[in-house]
Amino acid sequence: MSTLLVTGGAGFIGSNFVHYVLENTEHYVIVLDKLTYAGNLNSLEGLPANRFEFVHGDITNSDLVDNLVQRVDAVVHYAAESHNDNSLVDPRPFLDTNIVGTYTLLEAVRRHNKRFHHVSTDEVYGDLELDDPNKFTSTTPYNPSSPYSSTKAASDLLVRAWVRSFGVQATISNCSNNYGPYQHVEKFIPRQITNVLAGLTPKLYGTGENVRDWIHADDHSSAVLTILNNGTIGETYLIGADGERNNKDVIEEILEIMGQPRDAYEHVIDRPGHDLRYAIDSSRLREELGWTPKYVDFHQGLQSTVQWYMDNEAWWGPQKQATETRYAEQGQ
Ligand code: NAD
Ligand code: TDX
Repeated sequence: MSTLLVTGGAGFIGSNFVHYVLENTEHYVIVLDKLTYAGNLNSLEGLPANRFEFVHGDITNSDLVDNLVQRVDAVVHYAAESHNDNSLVDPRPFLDTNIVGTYTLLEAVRRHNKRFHHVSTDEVYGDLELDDPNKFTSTTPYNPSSPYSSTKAASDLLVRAWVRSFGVQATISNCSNNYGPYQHVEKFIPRQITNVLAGLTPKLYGTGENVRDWIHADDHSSAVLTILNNGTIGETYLIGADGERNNKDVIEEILEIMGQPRDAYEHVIDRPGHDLRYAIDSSRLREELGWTPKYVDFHQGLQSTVQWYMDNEAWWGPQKQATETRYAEQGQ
């Protein structure tokens, strides 16, 4: 049994990871989270009190981070400003949390010689043409498009530099688009599901030809745990479940699952700089570390996600109006 510090554990993927770890391992978990608009303590309800504690705070607070890092065996770093659209309106919090926050954690694990796993995104690699036969691998050159993805790329490079220059015991993972329970309603899939539930029209950016490579959050969690246990220090692992789909197909699939006409959505103004396609080659993680995803049927995963939002309006309801007001200001 060991103790993990999970940053951003009240967010979408972090909270799924905390649930996964407490259900599938003996670890003790400390969550450090600032509870920004994206953090939600209700996502951590029902966890065993004897194996879990929550600390409200900022990863850029070096004294707080130092104290917590001393208490744990490893840090799993999820905390971030995570939404591309927000980064186009106000990039500053992205620089503070994603870059300075990661730097603050790296300095603490360096001082105390603790294992560090950095959770990152496939967006650092930029985008692919629709007909490109290649997928992203760990040697694809970095080419981020948005303020969000450029700050994640910067944080990855900091981790690599701290490994090489200071011998920090770190691994990095770059994962594709996640879906599942506890995802904020600003993101594509929950936004469309909750639009239907709230009587609003689902919104597709531009033509909807953009392709995302979907993975269920539980599969992301099992991959991170696998890398934490068996990954090689200094290495980067790409996480993906071969779930490529264009946005138009996904919105139509959601409408069909929810008993609506497949064309009951509207096209809205496109995202500036909108990445066309992401696709992950996860063969290294599968072949070297023996990881395999469990959710191979996207339709089934989407059905259970729709059901989760239908059953949990008390969780998402309070976020919905403010999110749609923000989008309306951007014409989206
Ligand atoms: P999210 O926005 O749902 O959650 C982020 C969490 O971090 C929130 O709980 C928030 O309160 C917390 N946080 C933000 N700033 C903080 C700070 N300064 N100090 C402490 N806590 C802070 O994000 P998510 O979608 O769960 O993403 C989690 C991580 O996974 C991010 O690093 C993101 O880049 C990465 N990632 C996300 C996806 C995806 O599809 N969502 C895919 C690949 C990688
Ligand atoms: O209302 C919408 N309509 C729409 O067509 C929204 C919110 C999005 N979209 C499109 C934009 C993207 O092509 O759907 C796709 C997915 O959008 P997001 O959910 O905003 O995700 P994306 O920008 O792809 O980034 C996500 O995956 C990588 C996460 O938000 C990032 O944190 C992660 O790094």
